Amino acid sequence: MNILLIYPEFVDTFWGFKHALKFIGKDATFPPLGLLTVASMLPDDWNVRLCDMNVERLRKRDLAWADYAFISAMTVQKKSSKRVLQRCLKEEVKTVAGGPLFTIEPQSFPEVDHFVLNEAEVTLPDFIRDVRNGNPRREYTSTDFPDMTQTPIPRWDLLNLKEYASMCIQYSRGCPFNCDFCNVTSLFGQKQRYKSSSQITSELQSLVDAGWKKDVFFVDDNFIGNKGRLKRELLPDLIEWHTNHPTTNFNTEASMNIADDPELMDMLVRSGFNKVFIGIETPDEESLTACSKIQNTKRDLIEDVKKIQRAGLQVQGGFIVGFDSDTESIFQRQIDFIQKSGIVTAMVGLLQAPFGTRLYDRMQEEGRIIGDTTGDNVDGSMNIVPIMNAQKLKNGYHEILNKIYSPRPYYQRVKTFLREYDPASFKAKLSRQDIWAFVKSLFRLGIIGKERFQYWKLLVWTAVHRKRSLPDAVTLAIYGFHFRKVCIQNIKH
Ligand code: B12
Ligand code: SF4
Repeated sequence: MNILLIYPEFVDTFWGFKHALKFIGKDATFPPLGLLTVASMLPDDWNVRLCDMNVERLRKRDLAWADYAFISAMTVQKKSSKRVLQRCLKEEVKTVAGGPLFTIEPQSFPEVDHFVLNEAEVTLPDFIRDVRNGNPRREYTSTDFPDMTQTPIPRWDLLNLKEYASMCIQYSRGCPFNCDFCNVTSLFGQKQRYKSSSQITSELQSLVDAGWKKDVFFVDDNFIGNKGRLKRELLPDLIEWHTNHPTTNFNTEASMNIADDPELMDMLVRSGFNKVFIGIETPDEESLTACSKIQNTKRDLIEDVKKIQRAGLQVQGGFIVGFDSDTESIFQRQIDFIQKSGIVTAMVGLLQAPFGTRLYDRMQEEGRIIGDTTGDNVDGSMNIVPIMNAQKLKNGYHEILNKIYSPRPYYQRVKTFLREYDPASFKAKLSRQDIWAFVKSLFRLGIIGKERFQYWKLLVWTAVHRKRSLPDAVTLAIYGFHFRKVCIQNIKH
């Protein structure tokens, strides 16, 4: 049996980092971890190939080779998934679809031959059995959340590692919180499940064996969902692992209560973590309560961010405008918050109600759903009728993006961040890739870029005041170039 795993193309988005990847000569930020994991669950006598369309073209001869095309996607890949499915139909290749997009809205894909939904650990074995017996069903689903100790090591051998900026690894699934706009709890549950510490160190070792020595993203929904377990089990092993592999740094996603635990932050930094994404959403208490983001209420959020930065972790933040209780003052409050906190990578989106969330159900009851989400948080689209006048909301939203990503405020924010941040993982020895990115930035940002004055000012300031952060300053200058392209130039007005 020949299986072609296909990962459809992403549009040009905030997290795609397409315009920053050019500086390091890479095609994609992350590999498709879901498909690589599924590949490890397929029978040994099945032949498997991967086509990640973010790094290569899907060729006719690949489709001709395949008995089944296995497609994985999230909502933001909906249009490209549709195109892939059309090609498979044309080439008469049977399709098997799984992953978040298809699990949430299978009804949107009548052209799919087989749905293997939810987590493959529970649904794939039945599909494989039925294929072997020659009678696979159209749909396989489950309400069970599998034990992750059974999840195999992803098949890194299917990748050309050189095409990617970072690798991914997953320790847990699920999140103890339940924010009403988020798909995580409906997909993966509120009770977290974990791999064992030895599974994680074996996975990391398998990456090293495959030739990977650079950054690794822990793609957990909330890495610190169970702090006690993390401190007791995984982090002591990761600290030891990082001592032996100092070139690998980690980043992850966590909730704001990370700031309450200096011991945890210290252990994370000693394990090699240097960045953490946190859904901050809004400085407005009423909106936080209304969307059930209770973990962010009754706190000094700016001070929390600073505590995390001082501990040695760069904070990346998600922000939302368009909550029911937002008034026109929210735009300036968000700008002030982002600037003061020194969150350089600030993803600001208009509130969207993804299918399958509590927010979607509420909006539908209130008759306020006006379409599907695009899955891209920063394209300025909305699928709900907001309480605030829609045009005012869009104007205010664009104002935020303009204010936080224009060169002057952006570079100011980088400085605000670097003042607090003390990098534990100082790169004494830069890689050839780092040097090349720096040289390219000198030309693209320092000579022909609109931001050239700000760029040089930042480099000089960092060289004088924060020498150890020079690599971070250059990286953030490059990120800024990408964010400006995506958030200001590409946006539909
Ligand atoms: C890593 C990640 C990303 C990476 C993607 C990297 C990449 N190349 O894939 C980045 C950072 C780019 C990203 C971005 C976004 N993401 Co994201 N992301 C994740 C995250 C945290 C982990 C995904 C992962 O690798 N999981 C590990 C693998 C092993 O799990 P998996 O992919 O689900 O695969 C399992 C099953 O689904 C199934 N399966 C998967 N595919 C297939 C295929 C077949 C054929 C079969 C049989 C089975 C199968 O089997 C696997 C094993 O059980 C998930 C949350 C999560 N827990 O999954 C969110 C998640 C996928 N992201 C989500 C969202 C909303 C986004 C953003 C819109 C966020 C934002 N606010 O901007 C953006 C959109 C894209 C963009 N703007 O660029 C949503 C998707 C919801 C949806 N309906 O699509 C999720 C579920 C989180 C959430 N909040 O609900 N994301
Ligand atoms: S804390 Fe994050 S992952 Fe958890 S429910 Fe809220 S938005 Fe989703």
